[in-house]
Amino acid sequence: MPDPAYSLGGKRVFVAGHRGMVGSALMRRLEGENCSLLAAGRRELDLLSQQAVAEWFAREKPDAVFLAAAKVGGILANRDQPASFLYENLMIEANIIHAAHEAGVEKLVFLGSSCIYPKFADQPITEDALLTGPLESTNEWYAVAKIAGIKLCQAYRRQYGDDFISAMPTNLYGPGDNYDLKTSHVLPALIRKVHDAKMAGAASIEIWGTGTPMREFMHVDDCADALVFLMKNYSDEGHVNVGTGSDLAILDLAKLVCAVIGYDGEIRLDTSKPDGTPRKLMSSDKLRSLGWEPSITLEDGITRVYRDFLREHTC
Ligand code: GFB
Repeated sequence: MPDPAYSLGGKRVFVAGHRGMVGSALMRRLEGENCSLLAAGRRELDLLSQQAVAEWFAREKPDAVFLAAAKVGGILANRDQPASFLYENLMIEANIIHAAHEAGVEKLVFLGSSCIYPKFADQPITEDALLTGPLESTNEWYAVAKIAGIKLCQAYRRQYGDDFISAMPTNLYGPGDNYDLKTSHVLPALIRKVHDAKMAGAASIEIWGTGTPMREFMHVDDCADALVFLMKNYSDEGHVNVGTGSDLAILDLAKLVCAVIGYDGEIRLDTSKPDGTPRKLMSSDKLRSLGWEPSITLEDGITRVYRDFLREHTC
């Protein structure tokens, strides 16, 4: 088995998806490491093209790769664009993982998602719950692609001895998030809705579903720190959950966002919209036992992210 201790010192490190929320958090986090950062914008490198990815890897010769590029979105985007979520994520993963193998990349961290687990998995969800039951229907396309990514890393590790590992972050939020109400995840959507209602002096906001689903949230800077930690300290076939270990109901999240933003209107429920998985709290015991802990509380994180939102969206 490869040595789990991997040093980034002096290495060429490629962050695939560096303009996305996770990728840009990784770029910020890696500035503190003594490594050269490689990134390629969409115009420079089409990750859906096997040939372009293979040529880029052969030319740039990265030593380490964070595979943070993906097509992502909230519950409705996942439900309504099944082909895009399945096809684009499969292509991105297959192209990068194979090219990394061919180019002799020393270490690769693949990012999945907590939606890989069965809809009714026991809570908190441990890593071994993977493939033990049916998936949540709204995001099975994305989940199947992400499960394939885990399996690609395992397969290249088994067949070729490549040091490719997988991390499964929980629901993330942070600077650079998507605030488009049709395609976003719940936390940026709530920030957008509550902020707009406050500015307009509106009497209420509307949230989707019953407000009862439970979700776990992590600030993307904590996630980036955990991913760098795993790259340096973990080398095994099994994937690793990356979460905070606590969750809350969507209605309570909405109340928290109202409190942080300073809005006291009514919260109404649009039950014509889907709830999705009833609960997906991941067990983070494995990551904690390796020696990593999150440092940003949800309330602090929302306060920080609202400041970022005001800077990014209201200037
Ligand atoms: O974050 P979200 O879109 O995705 O929704 P999932 C979480 C919960 O919040 C659902 C509710 O129960 C939504 O119905 N919700 C309430 C809202 N108001 C809103 C709103 O205004 N916008 C949104 N988007 N939700 C995604 C998966 O699942 O999680 C992805 O579809 C991925 O594949 C991602 O895994 C992390 O947590 O349900």
